[in-house]
Amino acid sequence: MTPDTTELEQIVDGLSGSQKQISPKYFYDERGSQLFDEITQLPEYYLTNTELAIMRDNIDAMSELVGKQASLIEFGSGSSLKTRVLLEHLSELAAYVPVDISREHLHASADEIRERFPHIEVLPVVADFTQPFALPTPIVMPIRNIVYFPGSTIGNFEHEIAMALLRVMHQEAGKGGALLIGVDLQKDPTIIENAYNDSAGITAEFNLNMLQHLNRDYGANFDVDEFVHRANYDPSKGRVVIELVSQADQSFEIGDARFNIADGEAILTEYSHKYTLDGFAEMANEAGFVVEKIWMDAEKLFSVQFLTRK
Ligand code: AVJ
Repeated sequence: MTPDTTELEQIVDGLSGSQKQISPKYFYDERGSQLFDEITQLPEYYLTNTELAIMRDNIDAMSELVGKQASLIEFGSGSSLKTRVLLEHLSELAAYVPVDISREHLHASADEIRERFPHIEVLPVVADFTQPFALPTPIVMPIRNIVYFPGSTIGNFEHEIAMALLRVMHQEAGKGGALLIGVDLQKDPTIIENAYNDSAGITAEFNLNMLQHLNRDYGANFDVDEFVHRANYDPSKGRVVIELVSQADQSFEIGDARFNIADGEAILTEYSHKYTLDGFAEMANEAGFVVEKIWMDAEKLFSVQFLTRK
């Protein structure tokens, strides 16, 4: 892969401020995607299994709320089991529209979906979903659009960007449309911290792999052994802060840019926001949605919410 110049500029830019940071999108090279799959199977990582169980337990009610002949627009490529549960149960779907920035990833998963659901029209859209994008026209006229955003991926974004994203989803849902979204909840901090500090060390490997990815594909020269994984939950901000902490005074280069990093200094690689039901409802309302239904597991670890347009 040849480095994209604007991506390189963004990476350099993120490392040039007083708080060094690299976007979590750089976790997901081939190895990173594989490590994330392993994370979802970890006993400590409650998010994926809990969300999947919520989907399975409430799929009839969800299907009822969605109604017939909807167009399902997934923000993300849609390779998850949760998507399959939905596609299996929604009735007379007009189309399935996965939206993702990675053309390769998108088309590979669209092909898998087509093979498994030959009766559903699959219309993948290559787009950066943080910006409005044009929807394709299905053969069957949709009665309404349902935007699907699983995985609590919304939690990766800081408030202003999360709001912008909700507004894009509101726009893409269109008149009469709705949003089905997975939202992770605030809870006992120990449960949250353990989910990001698993005993098998997979999350650490996932975090450190970002440096290997930049070394391989973006001309960086990080000494990966001189960094360690750190993930702390800040209950006052309701978010996990995931970082790579330098173990020495050292320097590294990316393309033509050179950086110094001090012993103990951290590169921020990800936020994972956790919400209260009220806090999320407030954001939803501000973006033009009303929370119509919330499904949770018995322990209230995670929520799947159905929002309609005001
Ligand atoms: C994919 C953004 C939902 O925040 O839990 C998992 C990513 N990072 N372990 C999350 C992640 C470290 C994950 N999301």
